[in-house]
Amino acid sequence: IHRGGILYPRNTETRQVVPLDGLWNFVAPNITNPFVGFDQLWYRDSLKKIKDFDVHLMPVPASFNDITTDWKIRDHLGLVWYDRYFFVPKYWENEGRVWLRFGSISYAGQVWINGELLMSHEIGHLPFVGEVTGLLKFGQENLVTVSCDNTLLSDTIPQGKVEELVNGRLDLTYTFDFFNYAGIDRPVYLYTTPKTYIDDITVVTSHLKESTAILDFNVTVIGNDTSNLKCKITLIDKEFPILSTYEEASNCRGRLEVKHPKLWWPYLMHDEPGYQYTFKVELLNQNATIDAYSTPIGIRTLSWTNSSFTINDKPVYLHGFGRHEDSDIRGKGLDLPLVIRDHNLIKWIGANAYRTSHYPYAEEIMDVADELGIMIIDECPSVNTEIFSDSLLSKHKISLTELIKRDKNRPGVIMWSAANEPRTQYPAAKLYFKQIIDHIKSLDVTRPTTIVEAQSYNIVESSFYVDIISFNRYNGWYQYEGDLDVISYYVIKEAQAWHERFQKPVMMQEYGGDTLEGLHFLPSFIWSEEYQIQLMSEHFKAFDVLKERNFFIGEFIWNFADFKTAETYTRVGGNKKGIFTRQRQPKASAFFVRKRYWALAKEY
Ligand code: GCB
Repeated sequence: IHRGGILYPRNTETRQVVPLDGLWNFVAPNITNPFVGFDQLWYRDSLKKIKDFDVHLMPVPASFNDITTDWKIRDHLGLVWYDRYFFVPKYWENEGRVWLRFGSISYAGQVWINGELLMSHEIGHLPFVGEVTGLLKFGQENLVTVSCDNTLLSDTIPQGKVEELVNGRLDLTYTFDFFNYAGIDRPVYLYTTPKTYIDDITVVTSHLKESTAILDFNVTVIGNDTSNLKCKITLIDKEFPILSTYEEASNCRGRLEVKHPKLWWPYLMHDEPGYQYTFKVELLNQNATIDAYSTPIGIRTLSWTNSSFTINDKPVYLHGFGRHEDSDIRGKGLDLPLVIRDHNLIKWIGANAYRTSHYPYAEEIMDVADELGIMIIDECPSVNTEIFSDSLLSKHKISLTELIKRDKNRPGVIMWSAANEPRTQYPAAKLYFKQIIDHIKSLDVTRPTTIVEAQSYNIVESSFYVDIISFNRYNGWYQYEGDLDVISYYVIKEAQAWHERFQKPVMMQEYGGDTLEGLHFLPSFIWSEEYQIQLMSEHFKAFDVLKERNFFIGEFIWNFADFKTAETYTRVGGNKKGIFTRQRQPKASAFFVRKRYWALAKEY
C-alpha cells in the first residue's frame, strides 16, 4: 500500500486513467470459517472456477447487501470475494508506473494482482492505492481479486460485536443505527504516472487581506533523481493562466500572491458561490514536461473565537442536515444520479451545509459540494465508541490522517468532526479525545474541530479540547415524546448551558422525529407528517431565540432522507427521520423547512 499522497486519479498530459467499474464476479461463502478463500487460494485463479459456492455478478461500485434476493448475502458476516479480468495495453510498459486505487472498500480489503498480494487496507469509506507496475502482464489480460471483510470488533472504527447464534451462525451487532453496508462501494481506477511523479499537493489560503490572498503550497515529488527538475505552478482562473512560479522540484514549496482573488463563498452568501481556481503543477526537465497534475482549489479563510465562526471574515450560520450515503438496492454504493438529485434538493430547500454523518463520503460527492458552495462538516468513521483502548486510538488517528490527506484542499470542508456520539462521560474518553484532537491539529490548524455529543453537557469532559460544541438531542422524540410544547424550552436551556460550561460556539447537529409519509393526524400525533412539522416548528422557535445570542452558529435536521437501519422493532423499514423519503421525494416537512432556510439566507 502506498503511504504517501492520495490525489484523485485524473487524465493529464502525462497520466492516463482507466476505470475498472462494472460487473465483477462475487462469492459470499456463507459458512462460519472466516478463512474460506484464503486456505483454498481463491486469489490464484478466477472465482468462476470455484465449485462449492454460487458465483454472482456484482456491480462495482455498490454495497453487495441488497443486490441479490438472498438474506444470507444481505446479512453476510466475514469475508466476501470479488474478481475480474482487465486488459493492460502494451505501451503502458514504458509509461513509468501503474497504480490501482480503490475509492473505498468497506470495512477491510485485501487486493491481489495475478495471484500476488498487492495491499491490505482497513477502515471503510477511505481511499487507498498501491503501485502494480511489477505485478502486471503488459499487452495481456490481468486478474484482480479482492477480499472484503465487514466484521466490526471492539478495535475497529466503528465498533461492533460478533455473537454466535444457537445454530452456529455468526451475527454482527452494533449500536449505531445505519445498516452496516459493505463491499467495493466506490470507484476503482487503474492509472499511470511517470516514474518521477507528483505525489501530493497541499494548498492553503494563509492570508486574506485588502484584496490580496496569499496561498502557501507544498508539492511532494517522488522519483530517483529530482535534482535537475523544476516545478512550475500555475494558478488558472477558469481559462486564463494568471500566475506562475518556479521552484526546485526536490523542495517544491512556496507562496503565491493573488491580487483581487475571487473568493470561495458558501451557497446563498454570494451570487457566485463555490468559485474555484485550478492549481496546476508541472514537473519540468529543461523544457520537457515530466509530469503534470491539476486540482481545483478555493480561496477562503476560516476563523473562530469562543462565540463566533466566520468565513472570509463574515459570520456564517449553518443550516442544513445530517445525511447518509444510502439508497435502495445499491446501499452505500456511489450513484451519480442520486448525488446530483440530492444536491438539487439541497439547493431547492436552501440549505448551505451538511455533515458527512457518520463517515467520510465519496470524493465525487465532495467535489459537487465544493463546486456548489455547500459547506461540509467532515466526519471520520468513528461513531458510538463505547470501549476506549490504545489500539482503537491508533486506528482512529489513522482514519483522521487518511481523511485529512484526502480532503485537505477542499474549500467546502469547514470543520473536522472527530466522532459522533462517543461515550464521553467515561473517564477514559478524556485523554483519548485530547489525543485525537491534538492529532487533528498536528495535521491541520486551518479548520476548527468538533465532537458530536449525545451526553449531557455537565458530564462530558472531552469538549474542552474542541473548537466548536456540537450536540444531538431528540426532544419530542426519544425524550418528552409527544410533548411538543416543551421542546423550545429545553433546546434553549441546553444550548445555553453548553456555551456557559465550555465557552465555545455551539450548534445543534441533530434533532428530528420519525415520520411515515402519508400518515396524517389532526391534531398532530407522533409519526405523522403533521407531527414532524410541529416538532421542527418548535425547534425553529428555539433557534430564533438562540441566534440572537451570537454563540449559536447552526441548526442541522436529522435527517436529509430516510435510510436503512439494522433490523429492530423501533424501525419501520429503516430510520424515517428524513424530510425526504429514501426515494428522494419530499414529505410535507420539506416545504416547511424550505421556507425557513430561504428566509435565513435572506438575512446574510
Ligand atoms: C442519533 C445518531 C444517529 C441516529 C439518530 C436516530 O443520535 O447520531 O445516527 O440515526 O440518533 O434517529 O436515532
